[in-house]
Formats: sequence, structure tokens, C-alpha cells
Amino acid sequence: MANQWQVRRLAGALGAEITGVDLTAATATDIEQVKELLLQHQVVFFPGQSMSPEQHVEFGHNFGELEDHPNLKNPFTDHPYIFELAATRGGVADEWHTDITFQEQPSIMSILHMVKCPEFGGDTMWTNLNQAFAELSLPMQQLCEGTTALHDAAPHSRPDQMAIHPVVRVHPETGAKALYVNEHFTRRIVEMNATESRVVLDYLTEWVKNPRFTVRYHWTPGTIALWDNRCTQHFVLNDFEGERVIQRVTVMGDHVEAAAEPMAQPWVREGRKSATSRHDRQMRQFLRSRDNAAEG
Ligand SMILES: O=C(O)CCC(=O)C(=O)O
Repeated sequence: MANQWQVRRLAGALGAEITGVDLTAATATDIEQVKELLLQHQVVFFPGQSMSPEQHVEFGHNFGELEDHPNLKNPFTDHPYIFELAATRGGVADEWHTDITFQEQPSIMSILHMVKCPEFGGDTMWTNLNQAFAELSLPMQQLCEGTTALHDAAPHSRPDQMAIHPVVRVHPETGAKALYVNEHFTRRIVEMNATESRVVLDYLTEWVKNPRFTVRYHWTPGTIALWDNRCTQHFVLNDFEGERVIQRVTVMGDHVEAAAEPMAQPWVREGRKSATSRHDRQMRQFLRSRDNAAEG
């Protein structure tokens, strides 16, 4: 590395802390280096940056198209492209997730500015979804590669916002396969019946939490973190008193590439409707609207 950056790896699975750089003065070469470090470590932290919202957004533009949060409103800051969470307004993301997977083209990466945080508690964890996939048994890998899953925005009271993505995706830059289901937004394995889907999804969304796949970061105010949504999930520890405020810019436009074709058609319940048909209603509605849209 030609410059004076210090890179400290934080865990076996993923994560690095980087010092010796001022991101508000980043050159094109610096940005390329940040991108390389992100591919290598999946989540990177730059403490002591303290960007203004304008600087944060400007920095974000180096990585692609930005988008405001589609559903959630900011508590304090009124800035296009900044998404803000404050603990006093219920803004603690304490369920494992990848950002915005209920959209057809979800987020490529997110850039978080830790504005205010408690002295202790409120750490965030990330998990490496490439490793989570690689360490599944071969039969389980094959099952996952041959299936797709329905995601929705029910946590934002918008279950009508849905997308289907492969359960295993291929990273467009590294080529690595990632397990792409999360407990916050993923509802149903499309090719399985509701009971099977529940069991498999419960298993996979627990599996990704294996501590060996994770890194846990303790924040200081002014830290900038970047994470790759194509191969990670994250989770905030809700174990603190007082205020914690984050601002995020979100780089959009991800094209989710499947590792393989689905091994079966979407599951359709045979026979007459019954009390249990309700478990299939949401998926049926989504498939119908998708088919109608395809027919024009
Ligand atoms: O507050 C954090 O540390 C992470 C926030 C989060 O989960 C998100 O921006 O999606």
C-alpha cells in the first residue's frame, strides 16, 4: 500500500479497521483502495471521520446511485439520501438483515456515520454470508442453490412490497456464493410448501448467526463504516441506555445473480382451499402479479 493507511483485521471471518486517512479528502485512488479493502474484508470501519451530511452524501456518490429509505422517515435530519435511525424513536435494528432485500434491485452497499453512541453497548455485528454458505453440508448447499425465496417489507408495515431472490447468489466481483436469506425480510421458500419452508428458513437464518462467521464492532462517534450487502448481514445489540443516532447513505442498483436455476416450479397447493391455504396467500398473490406484469 503506497500511502500511510493502517489496516487492522478484526476477526477471522470479516471486518477491518482502517486509520491514517481522511475520507473527506479522498482522491480517486483512495476510493479505489476503499473498494478493494471492502471486497477483501466485507465491512470496513474508519474511526474519527465526523462527516457533515453533505460530505457523507458526496462520499457515497463515489460508489454508485444513492436512494433515500423507501419506507422509513428520519427523526431529525431532513436530507435527501440520508437515512437516520435514533434509539429514542425505536431506531435499533436488532434483527439480522441485509438492507432492503424486499426490492427487486436491493442495496449494493451501505455507508454508515455513527453520529452519537453510548459509551458502552450498542455494538453492531456483521456475518459473512460466503462463509455461511461454504460451511453448509453438500446436500444443504444443493437444496439452497436450487431454490428461491420471497422477501417483503412487513417490518415496515408494507408486506405488499415484495421481491423473489435466489437463496444462493453469486457476488458479481468476487464470484463467491452467498446465502441470501435473512430473518427480517425473508418470508418463504418459493419451491417448498409452507411447513418445509418454515423449517428450512428457521435453520438457515439461525445458521448465519454462528459466532465464527461474525465480527462485532464497538463504536466511537464519528466512525464511518461501509459494508457490502451482497455478502453480509448485520444486527445491532439492543443493550444500552441513552441515545444512539446513526445516519446512513445507501448505494442502490444491485442485480442479484443466482448460483443456479430453481430445481422446481413455485409450490402450489393441490386440491380445494382449506384453513391452511392462508399460508400460501401472499406467495400466490406475488406470483400472480408478477405473471400479469410479464404478460403486459
Ligand atoms: O445502527 C447500526 O449500527 C446499523 C443500522 C442498520 O441496521 C442499518 O442501517 O440497516
